[in-house]
Amino acid sequence: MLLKTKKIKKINKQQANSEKSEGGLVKILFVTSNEGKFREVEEIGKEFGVEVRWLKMEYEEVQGDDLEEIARRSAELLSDEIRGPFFIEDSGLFIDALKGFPGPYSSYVFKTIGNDGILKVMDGVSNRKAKFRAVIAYFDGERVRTFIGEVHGEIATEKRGGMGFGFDPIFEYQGKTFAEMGEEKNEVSHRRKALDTFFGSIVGMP
Ligand code: ITT
Repeated sequence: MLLKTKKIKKINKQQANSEKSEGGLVKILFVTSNEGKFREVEEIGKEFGVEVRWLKMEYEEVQGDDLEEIARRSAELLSDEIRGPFFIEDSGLFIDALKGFPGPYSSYVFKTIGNDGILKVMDGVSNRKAKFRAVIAYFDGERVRTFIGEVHGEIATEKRGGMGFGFDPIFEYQGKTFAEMGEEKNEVSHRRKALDTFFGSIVGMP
């Protein structure tokens, strides 16, 4: 059931808190090993007056074929180690012509065949539709809530652009790859959509 490498650090309550500071800034802990994700989330957090703190670690990720279930159960497991509010985010690239593959297996596929492998598999395929999906699982100290965002695009025919991370060079949105878009990606991405709802809910906006 558990695949990822796990190095669980005990952290203290103060680190893990999502309390409001004196200036009214909400602070919240984000657990991820992926710096690209953290930087994007940190930027979006600023717009909501949310200070996102990074707990950089790999955590136990439950295996399964449903991203929301994986994120929820992974956060529940992690809540045994982190005594206080935190969130994780699980994302995946779903390619229409491959019946949604790599989807929940995106991390493994990226580490093994990578962007070149995906381009090879997609060589000569005319339906290039794909989507990114992000699921945030937020443990509020008592229970886990999930927030979902999606963005639809296409698999490019070659890698383009030097920004971003992961599958960004091969994911095309309205003519540009995410790796060509730079900061613009943060306006339209799956992560942005999930975070709008999540941060909106923790800072008390509709
Ligand atoms: P954590 O689980 O530690 O947060 P991870 O990199 O393993 O980090 P995921 O399992 O959520 O994260 O990501 C699955 C894969 O999809 C991984 O290879 C990511 O690099 C890639 N990915 C996620 N979001 C992406 C994005 O916005 N742009 C490009 N690739 C992305």
